[in-house]
Amino acid sequence: GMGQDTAGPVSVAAVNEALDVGRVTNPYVRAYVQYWATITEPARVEVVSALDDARLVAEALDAGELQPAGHGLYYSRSYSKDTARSEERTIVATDDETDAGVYNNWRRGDEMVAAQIHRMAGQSAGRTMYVVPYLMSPEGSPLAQYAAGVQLTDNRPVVLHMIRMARVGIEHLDELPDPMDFVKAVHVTGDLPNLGQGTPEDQRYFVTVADRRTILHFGSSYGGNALLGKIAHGLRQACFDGRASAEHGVGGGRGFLAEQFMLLGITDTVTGKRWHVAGGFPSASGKTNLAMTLAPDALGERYRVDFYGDDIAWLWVGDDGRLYAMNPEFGVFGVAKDTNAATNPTALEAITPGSGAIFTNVAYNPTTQEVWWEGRTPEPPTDVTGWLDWKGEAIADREPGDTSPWAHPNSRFTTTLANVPNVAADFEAPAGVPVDAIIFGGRTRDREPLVRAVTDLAEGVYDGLTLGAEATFAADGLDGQLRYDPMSMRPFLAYGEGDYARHWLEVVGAATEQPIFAHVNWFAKDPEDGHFRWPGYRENLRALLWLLALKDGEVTGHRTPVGIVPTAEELDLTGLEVPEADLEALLSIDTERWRQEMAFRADHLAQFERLPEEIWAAHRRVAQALEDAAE
Ligand code: GTP
Ligand code: SPV
Ligand code: MN
Repeated sequence: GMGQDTAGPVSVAAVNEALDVGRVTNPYVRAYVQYWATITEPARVEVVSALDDARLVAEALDAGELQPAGHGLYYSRSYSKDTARSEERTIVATDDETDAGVYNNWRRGDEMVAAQIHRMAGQSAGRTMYVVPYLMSPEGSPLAQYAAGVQLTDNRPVVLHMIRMARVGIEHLDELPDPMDFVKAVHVTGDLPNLGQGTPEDQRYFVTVADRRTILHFGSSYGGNALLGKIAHGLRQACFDGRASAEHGVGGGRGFLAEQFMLLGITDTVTGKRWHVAGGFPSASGKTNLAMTLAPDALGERYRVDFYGDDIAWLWVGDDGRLYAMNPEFGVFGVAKDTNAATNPTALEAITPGSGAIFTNVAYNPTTQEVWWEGRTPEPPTDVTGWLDWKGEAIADREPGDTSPWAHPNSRFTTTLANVPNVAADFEAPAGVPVDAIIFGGRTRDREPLVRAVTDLAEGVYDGLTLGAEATFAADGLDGQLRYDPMSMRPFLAYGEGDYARHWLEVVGAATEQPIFAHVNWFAKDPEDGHFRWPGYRENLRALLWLLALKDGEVTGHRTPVGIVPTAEELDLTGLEVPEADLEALLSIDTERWRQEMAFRADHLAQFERLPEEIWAAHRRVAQALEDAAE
């Protein structure tokens, strides 16, 4: 499989011919493809566009890289040690040592480029190098200058994912302001069974050489490790560019922010009011679910939620002085686990027959062409005949008592935005949408109430920087550990946290109308029996409606040392039963628990160089308010 054969390395003339056929005229793109072809030595080169999807799907089915999962639906399985992002193998490199932060694994550019050339040399032998020109923004966006890239990959399923996740085709690069303004994104899969994943001899490295706008990823074909437009460009490179772009007058001279944020619109069909909410939750913590949420039945007549994005937003101050946001992606790479008709009917509709969706690492039945994952239905299929788990092993052959999951906990579905039934009518509008609220959240079993609003910019940024949550399966080997994840950007930061905080204060501070901030938590648990205190999912809209009412001065909430919390009367609970004890816990603050937390926060923040004094002042204000409350 995998298109390997014995053909020797492609010639310069053959690469030129492929570039001609692919109508690549930009001399810098041509030189870049030639250069990397001489290093990785593929047998052939092919330029792709979204129009090639059907042919590439057919080839992938023929080659066994994809399997049919019903009409216009596909199944793929990744190598069993290649199922999530690998954070410790991920590096941001530059020439400037002051870019080193606590979390970005900074290294010198020269060192990492040399190391990656060494690793990638000859590694595409016998394979096709696909040239994938892409745009990480709607066409015509004010940030389009930072959105163009050309991914080289020797992996056809990666191309098929890229076509769903980004706008792919050379036409998207036709109007580069400067022909050199594209991100060079090189992906080489490597010999996956022989890379020593997770051992001291691990050969994988995922490097963004941010000040050269060059991404060099070696040793994976999965998700954020391999779809370079998405995470490496859309988050890490854009994080770096967002700060650097200030010098070029972007965002009124403040630059832009690139964040792991969902983005949604809420319309009150009675008053006609419309708001937009952006928010960061760590990986596998509910961004996709929230952006796809339907209003709960009791409120569904009145409120509509529009989907803009579920994983990345770029934010900037527009010419009118307002804060805007847009989703640079073209698709959704969503967590499969627990996606079902009750939790996320929208997602199910986005992956129905004919959608072109690709399922990765879920359970698969080649006979019936069905897929299944934990939480898809309350129980797995009772007739296990034909069913294979995510590793391809027959369920029927399992030892009695084997309770390991059928699907990998980080298994995913890939589908385009246009397939999402609640996608906003203007989701491709280049102007983006004005941002009314910025929320942070994560999995926190105690301490965090359902929602607490923060009306001060520095306190909002402080809240984002001190986002602490339980780690998930989206990164290798971390599930359940408590860790700080600033703004949900810990795995994606491109430079130091102190400078990043400063950049946030400058960008958002320049907006004429300040967004309201809030911290939300859908994951509070009763310590006695472990049940979730809040039903979550569609009901989460109730917390957002309260927040927007607070911003608009319609409710006042209850002031606590850590923000404004709804009163039980203000939270619209029409048609919902929440036990009294749960509701009380959800809407109150445990002062003692918070006082403990403040000491951890002080240590966390103290790691960051050049943390703005405004952030420390915010920390001290919250700490003092907690001390006053304890007296
Ligand atoms: P990435 O794509 O990894 O960045 O994740 P994400 O933040 O988009 O996560 P997603 O929305 O896909 O949610 C991941 C998991 O959280 C799924 O298993 C969901 O079922 C679960 N989840 C989402 N929202 C809620 C909620 O409100 N309550 C509870 N209990 N679980 C939720
Ligand atoms: C995440 O891990 O936060 C994701 C999936 O959104 S991946 O593309 O693998 O990064
Ligand atoms: Mn994510």
